[in-house]
Amino acid sequence: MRFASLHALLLARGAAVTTAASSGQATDTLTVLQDLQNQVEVALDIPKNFTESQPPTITARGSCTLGNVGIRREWDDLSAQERKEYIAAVKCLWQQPSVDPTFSAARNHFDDYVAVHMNQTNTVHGTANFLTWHRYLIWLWEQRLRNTCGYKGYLPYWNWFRFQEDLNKSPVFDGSDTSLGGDGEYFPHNGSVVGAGRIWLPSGSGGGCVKSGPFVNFTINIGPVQPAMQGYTPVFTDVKAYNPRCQRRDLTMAASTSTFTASNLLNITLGPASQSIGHFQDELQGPYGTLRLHGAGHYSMGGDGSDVFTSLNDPAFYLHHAMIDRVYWIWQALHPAEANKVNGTITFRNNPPSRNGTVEDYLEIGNLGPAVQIRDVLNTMGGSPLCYIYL
Ligand SMILES: *[C@@H]1O[C@H](CO)[C@@H](O)[C@H](O)[C@H]1NC(C)=O
Ligand SMILES: *[C@@H]1O[C@H](CO)[C@@H](O)[C@H](O)[C@H]1NC(C)=O
Ligand SMILES: *[C@@H]1O[C@H](CO)[C@@H](O)[C@H](O)[C@H]1NC(C)=O
Ligand SMILES: *[C@@H]1O[C@H](CO)[C@@H](O)[C@H](O)[C@H]1NC(C)=O
Ligand SMILES: *[C@@H]1O[C@H](CO)[C@@H](O)[C@H](O)[C@H]1NC(C)=O
Ligand SMILES: *[C@@H]1O[C@H](CO)[C@@H](O)[C@H](O)[C@H]1NC(C)=O
Ligand SMILES: *[C@@H]1O[C@H](CO)[C@@H](O)[C@H](O)[C@H]1NC(C)=O
Ligand SMILES: [Cu+2]
Repeated sequence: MRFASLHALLLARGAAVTTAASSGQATDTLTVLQDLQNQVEVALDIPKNFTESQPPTITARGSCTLGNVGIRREWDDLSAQERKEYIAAVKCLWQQPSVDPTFSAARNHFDDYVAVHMNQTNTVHGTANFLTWHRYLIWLWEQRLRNTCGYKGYLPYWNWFRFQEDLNKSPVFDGSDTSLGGDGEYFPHNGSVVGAGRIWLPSGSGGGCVKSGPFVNFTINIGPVQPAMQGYTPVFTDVKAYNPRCQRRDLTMAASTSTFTASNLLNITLGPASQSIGHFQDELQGPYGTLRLHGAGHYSMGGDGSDVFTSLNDPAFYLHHAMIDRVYWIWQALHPAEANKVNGTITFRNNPPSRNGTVEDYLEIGNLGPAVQIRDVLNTMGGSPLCYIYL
């Protein structure tokens, strides 16, 4: 009952927002997102006054409760000190040894994530396991930051809808020492080609080495394999091909403003594309030849972040995929009858043709962690292993 009436209410509200003029789009989209968050908190019985420092009386949900749940917060809402703690923990990964000698281009633990993702690209995108595999990968990253690098917080997310009109002003990308670095040096190039070659995005003002922020002079070692940014030559296709270089970025507002719309957000959360896991995941990733929310995050970063194989070379990858995971979490909470299903096969857009995926399938993640079954990561409060929410 509750879900049905909320649904109708929000569809009505969403329709109004969708027909609003495009000026003020960002503000309207933030309102839509906040509405969605409010509905999720009702659906999950998260009290309105819930904060990390004063958890409410424990609501039993097995071993994961509101008393011990991890809270993933928006980067912009973290204090400067909290952002610096996250950044310090990420830097620490460069000091940790690689855990997989077979991926010989990986020289440290930061690289390991890039290598495992690159190795499995064709079996974790456009597949039944896309959402859960990436959910598990970023959870392992978060755990590593906490358990090895002394980080006390949880993985923050990049709210795509804030500062989308000028990413240089986003606390994620403003180039300050509390950001994940700013734009790249100017590198003349002819934009990026995305959407299976059908969409051209004009260049931003960067494209070269990231020139400001905490990761200047940090070396990345793997790829590029298939960057969408033109003029960035992809030569390495092997996880053993060592290619030390700077990380590149081209903040691309043509990607963010065209795609981070209320219409796209509403379609997958409450609209036609929210009706099943198949519709949801396909529209989130973008039907063949289109640009949607998942791709827009990558192409907004440009440079290394625009490479489907090795986009993890941009440290903002993890904040982008936390936002993807948050939208998945929102959709799951609002569609409980569909929330535990998977859809699709085990190869990229079923090419080559393969069997359907199932919730019994294992998420293989190399040496980053144990393989777990999809059904074990469908619930972010399942407790084994996941225990987190988004606020
Ligand atoms: C939160 O609100 C509930 C009532 O809704 C109240 O019982 C509880 O004490 C409040 N908790 C805090 C930390 O304010
Ligand atoms: C830029 O790239 C687009 C897409 O590949 C192409 O259509 C266009 O002709 C290119 N422009 C120049 C000046 O090379
Ligand atoms: C980066 O390295 C260059 C060349 O070694 C050096 O001139 C520059 O000061 C370094 N920048 C930072 C922020 O460490
Ligand atoms: C919403 O998603 C459906 C697929 O489920 C798609 O056919 C439709 O074009 C989308 N609507 C908009 C406005 O993008
Ligand atoms: C996946 O979802 C699509 C609709 O998006 C549906 O046509 C198809 O039958 C589903 N496949 C499986 C295996 O559930
Ligand atoms: C996958 O699921 C679809 C939709 O339910 C079905 O039509 C198709 O036969 C299945 N494929 C295989 C290989 O079982
Ligand atoms: C690399 O990918 C192959 C093919 O998917 C897989 O068999 C292998 O286990 C992967 N290696 C690691 C270390 O993840
Ligand atoms: Cu990926």
